[in-house]
Amino acid sequence: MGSVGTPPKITLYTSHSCPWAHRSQIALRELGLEFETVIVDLGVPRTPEYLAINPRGLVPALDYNGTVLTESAIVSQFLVDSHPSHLEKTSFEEGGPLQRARINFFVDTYFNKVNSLFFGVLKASGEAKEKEAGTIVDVIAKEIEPLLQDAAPFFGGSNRLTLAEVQTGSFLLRLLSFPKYDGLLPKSILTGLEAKAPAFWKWANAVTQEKSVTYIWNEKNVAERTLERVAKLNAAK
Ligand SMILES: N[C@@H](CCC(=O)N[C@@H](CS)C(=O)NCC(=O)O)C(=O)O
Repeated sequence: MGSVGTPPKITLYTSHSCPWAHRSQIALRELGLEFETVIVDLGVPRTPEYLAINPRGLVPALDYNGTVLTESAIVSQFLVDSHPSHLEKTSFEEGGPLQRARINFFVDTYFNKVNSLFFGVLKASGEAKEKEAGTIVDVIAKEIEPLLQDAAPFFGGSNRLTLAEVQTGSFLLRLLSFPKYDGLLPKSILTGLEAKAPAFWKWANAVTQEKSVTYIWNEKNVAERTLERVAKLNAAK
């Protein structure tokens, strides 16, 4: 399903290593929207041309029929609201307000309670890393696990991705794949999640296998860049 009429002209300014920009990639693909991609090199200062598009200098930025939107959560919500689909009900549909509230609560919980701890684990080393990884597992078990009891396999019993997965999928890719790389996340995070948060484990594994989540994902490249970033931050301490 999508909105009727002329398809929108969309350009996405993105970087394939950015989890926030990745949200827009998932939304666009799930909605079946055609779009042009402009890769912004985050390794160099933003050009004046890009700063005219997004004065904050961040990716993503979405040009939708000549209007620019920024901030990934807002971009996804705008796309979902403009193109009613399986991703989320409209506020006017039966059950829509409640589904939207539940998705908002889930995403808010994931980012405020879980994702806010992520960088701390990446930066830690030795025993502290294990300990902080254990805290992430415990927080997921306490805060996220109860919200996924009816996942089938996706949020709220949906058999297709919803906006909940659009907003979290790129972060789940990192959570589940970084333990493969020495120095990023300890392997205990995976065994801990499987044992203590089985609904989350099943859900996250299903999400990270979806084509719309993985089509721009270059695990090795992102892991290597993240290792470099962490090493730089720790050297600057
Ligand atoms: N709150 C922003 C965060 C976007 C963001 O942090 N993007 C990073 C890349 S992941 C960026 O553009 N950084 C600019 C830079 O590294 O100079 C959003 O959700 O869109």
